[in-house]
Parts: sequence; C-alpha cells; structure tokens
Amino acid sequence: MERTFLMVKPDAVQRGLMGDIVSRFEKKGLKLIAMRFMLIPKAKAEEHYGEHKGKKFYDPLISYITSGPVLAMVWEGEDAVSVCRNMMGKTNPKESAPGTVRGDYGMQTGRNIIHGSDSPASAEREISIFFEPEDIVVYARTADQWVYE
Ligand code: DAT
Ligand code: MG
Repeated sequence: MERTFLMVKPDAVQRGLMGDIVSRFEKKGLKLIAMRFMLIPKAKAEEHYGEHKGKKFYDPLISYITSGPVLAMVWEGEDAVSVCRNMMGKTNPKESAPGTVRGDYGMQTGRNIIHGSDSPASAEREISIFFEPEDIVVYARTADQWVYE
C-alpha cells in the first residue's frame, strides 16, 4: 500500500469545501490514516514548497498557504499518489477536467484548492514535515475487503 500527503488549502477551507473534498477520497476507497487542521508556520510552508524557491510565484504561494487554516491529511491505498493526483486535476484549474477537485471548484492556479504529493518520495518527505510517526493511525478497515479483491 502506498501513502500520499493531501492538503485542503486555505481557499477551500474558507469556502466550506473540506467535507466534500474529504468525502471524495473516502468514497473512492482510499483510507484516511492521519488528519490535522492547522495554521502552517511560515518555516514549514517554505520547507514544503522548497522546490519552488526563486520562482516568481513563490512569495504569493507562501502567503496563500499560510493565509488561513489548512486540512493536512495522509491517505493510504493502492497507487495512492497517482490515484489522488488524477482526482485533483491539473495544477491550473481552468484546465482541470470536470469531475476533478480543481476542475469542479477552482478558477486560478494561485487558488487551486488542494495539494497532493507528486511521487511516493515526495509523499514521504511531505508527510514527515506535517506529521510525527505516532500521528499515523494504524487500523484495519473492514470495508477494504470490498474495495480490493
Ligand atoms: P501541483 O500543486 O499541481 O503539484 P506544482 O508543484 O507545480 O503544482 O506547484 C505548486 C503550487 O504552486 C501550485 O499548486 C500552485 C502554485 N503554482 C505553480 N505554478 C504556478 C504558476 N505558474 N503561477 C502561479 N502559481 C503557480
Ligand atoms: Mg507539486
């Protein structure tokens, strides 16, 4: 099983979309194993988005992601990283397919609703920024026998 880091960004929290977004991943069959509603300290935001430092959108990106509470989560499932990226849609919501989170709710790249890890290695790095190992909830989910053959 693979793990991925997802985060409902401040715009989506303010717009009341948290429940819907969590519900989509839950109904898909992914398993929630950690969740934290939080304000991101600036240093953590800079660590999370380190790969974008120096780009022209970096400063606005840090301001945006620290502008209000976010819902940070870890989800687990078969190929969880790519499954979640597909459900999120393209980075620019104007180009994201309808039916995806960004395609259904976003209008601009700078307000694109959700973050998701782009590889298993990124997921591991990002999870460790937002969660301690003991925050991960290990449990058996009885529905898994109906999600996987
Ligand atoms: P993604 O979030 O789809 O993984 P990314 O890692 O390339 O995309 O960029 C991280 C975030 O930075 C993205 O969600 C929104 C912002 N961003 C990326 N490219 C941008 C651009 N050209 N203009 C404004 N914001 C941008
Ligand atoms: Mg990315």
